[in-house]
Amino acid sequence: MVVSMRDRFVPLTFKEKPLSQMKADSLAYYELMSRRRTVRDFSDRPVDRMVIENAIRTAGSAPSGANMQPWHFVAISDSKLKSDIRKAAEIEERAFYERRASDEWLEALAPLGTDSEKPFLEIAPWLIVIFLQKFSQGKDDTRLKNYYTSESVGIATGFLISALHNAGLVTLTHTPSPMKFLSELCGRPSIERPYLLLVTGYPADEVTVPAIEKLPLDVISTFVE
Ligand code: IYR
Repeated sequence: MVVSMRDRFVPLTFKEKPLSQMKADSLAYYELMSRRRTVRDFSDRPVDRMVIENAIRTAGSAPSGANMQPWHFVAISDSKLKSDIRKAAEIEERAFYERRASDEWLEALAPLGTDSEKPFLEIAPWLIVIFLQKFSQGKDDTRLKNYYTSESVGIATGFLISALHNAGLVTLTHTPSPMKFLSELCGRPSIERPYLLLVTGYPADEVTVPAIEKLPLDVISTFVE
């Protein structure tokens, strides 16, 4: 029988806010996050490693199934590895744009102006590759199953994107498909799979972004009161 360990609980650090403060803070956070835009043209300006470390710490604070924390973040500023990643990604992307993608998919992508050229993989100062661990290493070489891994890593990735935005950087969520080459290039074990590549840095000068809009509250939500 497995016994619950409620005796190992500690007090929650929680400071209640007055309602007026909650309203102001929730609006300010919305305004901050709604200014986030996915950017595809990066400057080569370097970004201090500590900013990336703090953002990854934030991602690592995300909730996860049974607190298994089924993630690993590989932060790359090394030019040779970035250039190897670009070469491998462009091979997959050319196959995608020339053969694999359906016309319907290409039509959906048209407003974003994407193509198989991925210069940002070399230009941006940091590539953060997020890996998802289906298993974690138990004692004596045993494997422990992780739970709700895609939900957990998705949440952690959301934390990471918001932390980098809050720090004053821009990101691009890039998913070359298939991404297996990232496991080999990053030297990660087979119990992990690449989940997403987050291109991170400063925007290029005079950068433009697609004129797209987010759906309004009454479309994306239903309140039952
Ligand atoms: N991986 C490709 C295609 C692509 C797919 C989706 I869905 C996007 O929102 C954007 C791009 C690429 O990176 O170009």
